[in-house]
Amino acid sequence: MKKTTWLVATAAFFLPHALLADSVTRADSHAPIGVMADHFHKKGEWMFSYRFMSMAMQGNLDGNDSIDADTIVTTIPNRFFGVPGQPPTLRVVPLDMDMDMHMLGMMYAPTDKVTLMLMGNYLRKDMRHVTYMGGAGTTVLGNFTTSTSGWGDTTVSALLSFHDSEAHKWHGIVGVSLPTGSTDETDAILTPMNMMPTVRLPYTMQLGSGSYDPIIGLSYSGFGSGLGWGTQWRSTFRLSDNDEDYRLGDEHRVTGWLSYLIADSLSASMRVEFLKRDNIDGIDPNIVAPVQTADPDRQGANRMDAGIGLNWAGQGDLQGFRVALEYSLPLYQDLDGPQMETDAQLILGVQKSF
Ligand SMILES: [Cu+2]
Repeated sequence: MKKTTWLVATAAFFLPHALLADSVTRADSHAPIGVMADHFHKKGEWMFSYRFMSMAMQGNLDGNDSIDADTIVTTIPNRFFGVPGQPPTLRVVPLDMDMDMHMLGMMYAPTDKVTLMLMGNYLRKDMRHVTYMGGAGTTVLGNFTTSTSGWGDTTVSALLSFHDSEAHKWHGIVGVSLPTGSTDETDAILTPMNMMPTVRLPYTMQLGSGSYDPIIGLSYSGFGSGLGWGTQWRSTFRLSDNDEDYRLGDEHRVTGWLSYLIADSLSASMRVEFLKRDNIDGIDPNIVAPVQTADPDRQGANRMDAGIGLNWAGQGDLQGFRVALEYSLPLYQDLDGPQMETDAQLILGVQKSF
């Protein structure tokens, strides 16, 4: 063989091993930042994380078709019709919504097989609406915005490692979501009768589920030379009614990702995620309004998102320090509508382990 061929063959053999050496932290050893509970830690290790997530919703879908506000208020029945003062069709339509979330996380591994995880979040939601005048027609009365902010639900979980080799890592996720988020937030609304009462806000604007919800999942990560991949399933089950006499729908997420290691410290990723969310079971007797968000049967969703991301992992003196971001857009949405349509999502995260 020629000398250059030998050089290339030797480099091809040793390069992957250099990338996996102990002194190096592969940026892609964590999944894209939008995936929670994606990795476990070595015995005695701690990790603290902060994520900022911003999500925008705009416009409405019924199934997977766009539906405008005029059509909603003339054709979609109001489930509260018959209650005094309630019109036959919906008369208030949400136009857009912004949600910002600050997520604080802590991980600790008492053994190589078990990593414990605690995650809390502080939320802010703003929803802008249009109100139509009276009981029929398409005369607009005005706009109003409702806002809520506060702590959301807190999750406590254990990640149980089944398999841990250089190339393949498998773990199970078992946890519970604790009802630390409020379910009785109020704000002023503009009614079709041109009044501005302060009422309990619809489900979408509340901050928590109000119930203890088990979380179960399974996570896999694979590593080759210069490439990483993985998949995760995670479900949240709502098994009991909250104090307001309802339970949110179960949520199931399945995601898969592929990452390319640009350098040890930097990786780029592509990811898809499927979300299935069921409708609400039961009804809060204090939520009565001619608006889709007040209807427990207009909350279910099937959605597929695609995202691109970057992971950066510190080396040397900065070992254990990470920064990552991910931006995603929905590719497909099928909603029990009319329901607001997800527009885009951005997550920025900082992590430090020691
Ligand atoms: Cu961690």
